[in-house]
Amino acid sequence: LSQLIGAGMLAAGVMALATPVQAADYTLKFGHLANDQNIWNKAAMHFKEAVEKNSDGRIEVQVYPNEQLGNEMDMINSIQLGTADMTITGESLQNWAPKAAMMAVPYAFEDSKQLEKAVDGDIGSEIEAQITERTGLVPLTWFERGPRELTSNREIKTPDDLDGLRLRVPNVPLFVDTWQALGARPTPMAFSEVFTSLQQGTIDAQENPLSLIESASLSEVQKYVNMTDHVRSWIYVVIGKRKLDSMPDDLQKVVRDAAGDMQSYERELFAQDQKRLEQALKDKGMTFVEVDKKAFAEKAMPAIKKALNPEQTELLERIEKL
Ligand code: 2Q2
Repeated sequence: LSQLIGAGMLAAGVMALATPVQAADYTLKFGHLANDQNIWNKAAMHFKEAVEKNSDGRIEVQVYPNEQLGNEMDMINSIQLGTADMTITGESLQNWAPKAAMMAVPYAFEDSKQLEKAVDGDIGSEIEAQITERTGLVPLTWFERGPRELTSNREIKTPDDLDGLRLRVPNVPLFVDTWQALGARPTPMAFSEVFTSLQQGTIDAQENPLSLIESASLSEVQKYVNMTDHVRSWIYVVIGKRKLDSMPDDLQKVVRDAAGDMQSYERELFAQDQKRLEQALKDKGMTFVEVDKKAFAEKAMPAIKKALNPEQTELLERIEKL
């Protein structure tokens, strides 16, 4: 019997080899900074499945988590050069498109509803148009993020506690200005370098939504989650305009529809995650610290307003009225 099974398996193997492998007409290289357990990666894998199925294999999607294809800034450059095609990016785009800063102005959004009104309304359209015009990237869809919190190895309750704290921020000039005004020593750095830098002590702290704090295992190198809630933001999944335009209309539609599906899928995962994350981080030994949020907002606000240029200020005033 075992010989028969062996022969059958061998035959199946030969047949599999003999079946010609149809190479895809288009390959989308999709790199991002989160790890494979993070909901962004689960959403990206969901997108991959939908695109490959609905294009009958004419499009292949290769997903690279963990900055394997390059850090966030590199990814933007690579997509512009055509050596990569898709990524997940947000306020870092302000380095090209100033309006993208509005995605993450500290203390700008009070809740998810106000944020959704901004992204799905005229404000979002204007931001997306400027991103495409200045960077050649097309936002396909967006994900809401949890509020950004400050992690550290000493408790931070008031801005005075920040004195001299060496804090990693992403490559976002507005975040540098904000944390400098608050009294910390912010330094921009790629996400993939954060864990090692905290471990080696070249930085003391970092700030991110709980989701990335968990998936990057920052609980191993940080003791406190100081609940600053200082930024509510969204993030875009983008694709290179030239790549998208190079595809026939039916395949562009496959990509856009799959992006819509990915958004609904990610939204469910996000809601589940938000319920789970605080306890999960406590279970990993992190202590959550109540923060005098008002003191933070009041101290940061003048610097934030000063950092905004006239077109950004105009958008912020419209956000405040939503
Ligand atoms: O801290 C980070 O690196 C991430 O949360 C994001 O990359 C950050 O929000 C921005 O760089 C998004 O453009």
